[in-house]
Amino acid sequence: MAKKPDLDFDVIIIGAGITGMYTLYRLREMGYSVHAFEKNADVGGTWTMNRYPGCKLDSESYTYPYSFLPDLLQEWDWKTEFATQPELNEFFSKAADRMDVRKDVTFNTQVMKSVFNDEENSWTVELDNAEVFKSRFLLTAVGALSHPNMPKYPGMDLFRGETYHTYYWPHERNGFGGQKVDFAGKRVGVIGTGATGVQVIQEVAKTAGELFVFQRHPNWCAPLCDKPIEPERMAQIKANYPDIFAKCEATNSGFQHDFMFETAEGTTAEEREALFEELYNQSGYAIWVGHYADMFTDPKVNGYISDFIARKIRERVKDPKVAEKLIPKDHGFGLKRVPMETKYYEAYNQPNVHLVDILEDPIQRMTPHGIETEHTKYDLDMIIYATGFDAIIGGIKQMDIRGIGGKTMKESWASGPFTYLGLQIPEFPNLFTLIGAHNGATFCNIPRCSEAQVNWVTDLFQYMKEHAVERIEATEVAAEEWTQHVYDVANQTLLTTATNSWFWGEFGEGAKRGHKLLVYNGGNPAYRAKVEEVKAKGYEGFTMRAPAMAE
Ligand code: NA7
Repeated sequence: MAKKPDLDFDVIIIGAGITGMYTLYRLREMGYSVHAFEKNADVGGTWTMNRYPGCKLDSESYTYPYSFLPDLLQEWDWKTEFATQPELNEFFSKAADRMDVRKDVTFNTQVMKSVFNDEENSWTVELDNAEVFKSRFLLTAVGALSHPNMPKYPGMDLFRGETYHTYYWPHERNGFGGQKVDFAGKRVGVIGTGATGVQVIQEVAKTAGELFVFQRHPNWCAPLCDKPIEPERMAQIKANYPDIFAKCEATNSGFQHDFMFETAEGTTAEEREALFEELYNQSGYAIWVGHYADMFTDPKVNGYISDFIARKIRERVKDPKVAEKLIPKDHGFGLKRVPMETKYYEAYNQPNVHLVDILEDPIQRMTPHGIETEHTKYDLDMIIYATGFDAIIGGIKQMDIRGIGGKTMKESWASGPFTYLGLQIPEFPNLFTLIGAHNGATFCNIPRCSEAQVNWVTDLFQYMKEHAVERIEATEVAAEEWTQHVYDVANQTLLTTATNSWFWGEFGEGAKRGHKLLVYNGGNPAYRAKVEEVKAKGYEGFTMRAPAMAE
């Protein structure tokens, strides 16, 4: 019989972004006492941070909101096909009002340590202000891209100009000051050319005196083709939300786009060209996930689309040397996250925009005046770091999480993520990692898969409530099988040929150090089918303990 703990809450949630807020709301509706701790000053995660100019969605706006707030959906008019950060921030802030979640969130507070108490089936959670709380269950909803990467170049703190990381862009709400950042006439350096770098570069290029883009590896980018949503179309969208969400649910990536054909086998070059051309001029990810499914498995088919996009870059960038530098040579199209762009390539035709290839001429140090590469000194007024995130596991790594016998997450994941369904880790009972590593909801149009995930997990909590479950833990065997499945699925694709991407992380020591996949790329329907099967089989792969329940 477990010792009866003195609990502050039934459930503690770490993080009040899109996933955390909904989880809190749903569990509270079920009668759980639940509280969230959030490191930022408000709800919204990604969309309350990342206030850099040009920040917007690559998912169609109307595929992105919560589906379970029908009144808000009917009141809300999306301005453009791809909503901007301020619009999204406002939407999720309003959603928080409707769910009335803020009253159950402590803001500006980081969880530093969480320890499982084996004898009483509870978690002790320590905060950065030294407060301590105890709960039966602990849920992490820390976001996949919420722990920014800052490079470690010598002399970074010597630079006398303005310095920004795109994630921590100045704004009052989160205590980063509120001044508007002005690029007009300034010499600006941007480091990083991922989805964020691309958005910020095309914006800064409009007004900067000189813009120097420090590129390590280029990415394959494709046109976003954004446009305003007229009132008539918005009315149609409002009338069709259930169909829109149902369509996204049925696709592999949770977007409304899905493969038209299983294979390009038997197609002619002319047919492929016509299809690619049509999709290149269509908005959103049709060009990525809307044609031949075997572009992800067959190098020849991947070559067709890569050649097409390379030709587009050569057509759009006037200087052939610059164009070549902007064409990825180390991976095929779509095998890393495809940044969507609006006149990104044309920016390099402007006389004020310069591409610096830092593989060819590496950055040596920052100086009080700018950036020094091996061969050149760049005098700058501003450096913008668009250097990405410690993706997916960054939030978990920052906390000292200890399971049975004090086992740390670092020990458990020494050679890569080890989970059951990306949701639970053996020897870490009563802990759930929402939108975590090896989780089907992470490689997806996040709100769509996040909602499905929260529904599934909270259904499990309903079951546990009904059966008075005090302890739930994934079995070692179930986690081994799931982890193997994650790699088996990935090994059937070309994803393994593009490991320099935030889909992957580095694990292990010395000679054993290597890239391990962080996502599950089996697709949204396959993941949902798997978790539904687990549920239908009485939550197979989990052991549960309740005073009145045989294990
Ligand atoms: P990404 O996609 O991880 O891109 C980070 C970029 O920063 C990428 O071009 C990196 O080059 C570059 N980088 C990282 N560290 C360095 C150092 N030390 N020196 C030079 N360049 C560096 O992050 P994003 O923020 O753009 O996008 C992340 C996701 O957020 C995005 O997919 C959206 O879903 C939202 P590399 O390729 O590693 O050579």
